[in-house]
Amino acid sequence: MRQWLSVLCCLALAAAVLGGTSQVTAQGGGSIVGEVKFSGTPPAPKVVKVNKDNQACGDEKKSEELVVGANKGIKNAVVSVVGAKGPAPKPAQKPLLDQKGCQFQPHVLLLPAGAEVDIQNPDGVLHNIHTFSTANPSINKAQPKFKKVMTEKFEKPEIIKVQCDAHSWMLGWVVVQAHPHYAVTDEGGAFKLDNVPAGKHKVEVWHETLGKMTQEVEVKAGAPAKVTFELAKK
Ligand SMILES: [Cu+2]
Repeated sequence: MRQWLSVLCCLALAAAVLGGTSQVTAQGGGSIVGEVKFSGTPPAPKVVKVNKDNQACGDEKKSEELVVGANKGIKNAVVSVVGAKGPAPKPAQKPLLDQKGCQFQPHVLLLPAGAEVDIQNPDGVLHNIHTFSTANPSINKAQPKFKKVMTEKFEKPEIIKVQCDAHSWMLGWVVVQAHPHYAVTDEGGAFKLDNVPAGKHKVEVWHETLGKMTQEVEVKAGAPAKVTFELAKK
């Protein structure tokens, strides 16, 4: 009898725990899905002539400062929930900023505050990491061809421009996250923010040449809230 009671008690406890968990998930949040689009006629993509280290870098580079897809979707825009709380999740793998072919990949790297990033030079030529920060210490370090990997850490949330002083066309961005709710748009300008708490939020988009824009979005538990941003040239 006592054994049965203890089994029943455990089952009741498990049910309470499971019930509680699903309730939290259902009530806790929804997602924000959407697109960032170019308003008007997109300019022709810029091409930059390579004037040194052609063997490693090629003869020309497509500028990534504004990449607009066939449906006017803007790649590499950063969408975030303004003032959201909680630490950004630890990445499953150590984040990597690659310079393969004398180009920063990814062009826009999201990085949780306090996370380390490996900066890789597989090119066999001299690169130079130069960051333009205000919240974090600026970095200005040569990365000779024999130094394949340098590790850096960014502690404070900030949008940081990264360039290579050895190759004038090399430009990238490190976006150090203040909280979990950040996303970078894909080739089609699409993004998704998961597990956003239910309620009204201000959602911000940032693009390196088109600037910032915000919209109010209401998130309901368990449902995707849709939002479209249209950015124009200033
Ligand atoms: Cu370089």
